[in-house]
Formats: sequence, structure tokens, C-alpha cells
Amino acid sequence: MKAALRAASTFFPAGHDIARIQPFGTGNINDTFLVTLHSGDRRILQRLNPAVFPDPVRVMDNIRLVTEHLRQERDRNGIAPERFRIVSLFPGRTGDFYRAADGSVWRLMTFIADSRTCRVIRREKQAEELGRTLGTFHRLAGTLDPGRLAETLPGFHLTRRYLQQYDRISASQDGKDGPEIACCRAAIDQRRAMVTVLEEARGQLRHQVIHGDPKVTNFLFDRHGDRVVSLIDLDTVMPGLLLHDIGDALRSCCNPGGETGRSGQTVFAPELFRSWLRGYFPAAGFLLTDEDRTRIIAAVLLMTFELGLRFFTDHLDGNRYFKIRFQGQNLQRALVQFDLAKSIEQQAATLESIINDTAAAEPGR
Ligand code: GN1
Ligand code: MG
Repeated sequence: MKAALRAASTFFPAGHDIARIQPFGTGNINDTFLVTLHSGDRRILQRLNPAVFPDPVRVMDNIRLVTEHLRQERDRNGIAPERFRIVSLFPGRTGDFYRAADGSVWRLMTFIADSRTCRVIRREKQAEELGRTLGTFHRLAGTLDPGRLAETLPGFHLTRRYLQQYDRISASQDGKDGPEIACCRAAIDQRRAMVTVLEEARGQLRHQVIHGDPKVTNFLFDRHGDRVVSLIDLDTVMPGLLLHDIGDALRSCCNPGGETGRSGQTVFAPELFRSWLRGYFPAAGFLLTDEDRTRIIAAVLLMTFELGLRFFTDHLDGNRYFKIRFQGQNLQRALVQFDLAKSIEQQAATLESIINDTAAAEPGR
């Protein structure tokens, strides 16, 4: 907390504006704080996790570029600012971020008032809103040249790379596996062949600026209703495949048990899937190619499997990447994602027919 206070004070030259600093949010990577000023105004203070983001300066460059672009495009498209709120970075003594003596990077951002996050999605209207908001984000970001953004986490969604990492770490482990570890190993082995499903078609898939982390808790809902007013956490804005975002958003939205739910009870919800697509397609416009459309389910499955693989590898590796609140949490998180993957596979035919119905209902197609 001392480090947070020191960092925050570099954004307030007088030093006495700050009334209170409290830990905030549920992110797995960065440290987030809510700063309350004597005036009653609030700000978000964040420390980027240096173990995850080796080049935080380029992360900041990407965020600056994308937020400016989104703001311009939002206005050009006549979208009311309160319907699609975009965070701003506050200038401090050393520019829009502060580098502490230990090398970590801190930044101060807008607190989006009158909003709330939902840990999980339960209502169809909420799923539709998530889809609509990501579609709008994709449409607005779609006019920005992806070549202008740095790939701040190279190979972030290269599932093959995570599999190689798993194999390396796994080979270095001895000892006997408990039943949960054995279950994860089997889940991975069953799905090895699928990891290149998007890479193989890369040339025919839509590549552009993506969000990189469109999970449920990165969408802010209106405090009093089911409308989404903002998509936050722009650390992973990068060039990538639209299907990476779509797959990741759906794996998160259609899991009413949540990422920290109990394994054995995780089921992918087809009615939330349908509502999400109903929101997404009209908002995104015509960004998706036909090849993208035929791979939506493959992408959801791949992103679900990939996250399970990442959680499990981190568990084996001593939890160096994802923060944990108790021992074994990354193993539990992995089991949930592998259960979800199984549920998606079991319902593939139903999900396929939902995609066809939704596409048929779209105007102009
Ligand atoms: C991490 O930072 P946070 O908690 O929003 C992770 C995502 C995962 C997510 C799963 C940079 O996101 O890729 O999908 O956890 N971010 C990074 O909860 O690895
Ligand atoms: Mg994130």
C-alpha cells in the first residue's frame, strides 16, 4: 500500500488531494486500487505486473493509440459517449505513467462512475449487451491499422506455444499425480490435435486490432440496469484474430458458474450463446469472413481449452503468472475450463444450429 501511495502522489503535485486508497477489482494479473480524493472524485490506480508485461512502455503506447482512435470513431459514428465510455489516462509528473524505483509501471485512469461489474452472466439481456459492446469495439477498432500497434505479448493466443510450455514443465516434474492432476493431463492429451485449428486458416480469417481479454468482468454495466456502458482493461489491445476475442468472450459469458465455480458443475449455456450472437453480429457489421463464421465454435472451444492449459501449467509451475488466493486455485480454475470445453463439445450440434439461425435472421445476408 505504501508503494501505491507513493505512485499515486506523483499524479498529484500538491500531494494532499488523496483521501484514501483501497485495493479494487478481481484481476488475475495487475494490482488495482481505487483512489478517492478529498473532493470526492475517484480514480483508478494500477500497477502493471512486470512478470507478465515485459515491455510496459509499449503497453501504454498501445492504450494511448487505441483510446484516441476509439474516441474519434465513436464520435464519427454518432455513438453517444455515455453508451460507450472510454477510459482516459491522467498526466502525472513523468507523463501518463510513473516508473517506480523497482522498475514497475503505474498509471492513473478514469473511474467510470455509476457502473458495476458482474461476476457471471445469468440473463439473456446481459449476454446480448456483452455481444453488442464487443461488436461495437471491433467495428470502431477495425479502422485502425493493426501495424501501428506493438505485439506486447508475442504469441499470446498461439495455443501451440502454451502446449509446448506445458510439455516442458510437465517433463521436469516427477512425483505421483493426484486424481485432479491426472484429469487435467487427460483433458489436454485428448485435445492436442485441435490447437492449430485457427492458425491453419489464418490467411482467411479477419486480423485486426482486438481487445485481447473480453471476459465478463471487463465489461461495466450501468449501475441500475442491464446495459453495458464500457469495456475496460486495455492492456492486451493488440493485433490478433477477431476469433480470438469472440472465442474468449463467449467462453466467459456462457459459463454461468464462473471461472471460480466448482468443477463438475460447469455447463456451457446455449441460450446465453444465442443472445450474445444476437448482440454481436449487428454491432460488428460485416467484419467476419465466411471462414470466420464457420469457425466460431472451434474458436470458443480453443480459447476455453487454452485458458485451462494456461491455468494448469501455471499450477505445475508454482503459480508465477496468475495470482492465487489459496493453494490449488489454478488447478481448480483449470478443471473448470476443461469441464466447460467438454460441455461445448457435447453441445456442438446445437450451437451450430444456433449460429445458422442467428445468421439467417441478420438483415442483408
Ligand atoms: C487474465 O488480467 P485479467 O485478470 O483481466 C489474463 C487473461 C485471462 C484471464 C482469465 C494478460 O486477465 O488472458 O483470460 O486472466 N490476462 C493476461 O481470467 O494474461
Ligand atoms: Mg486483463
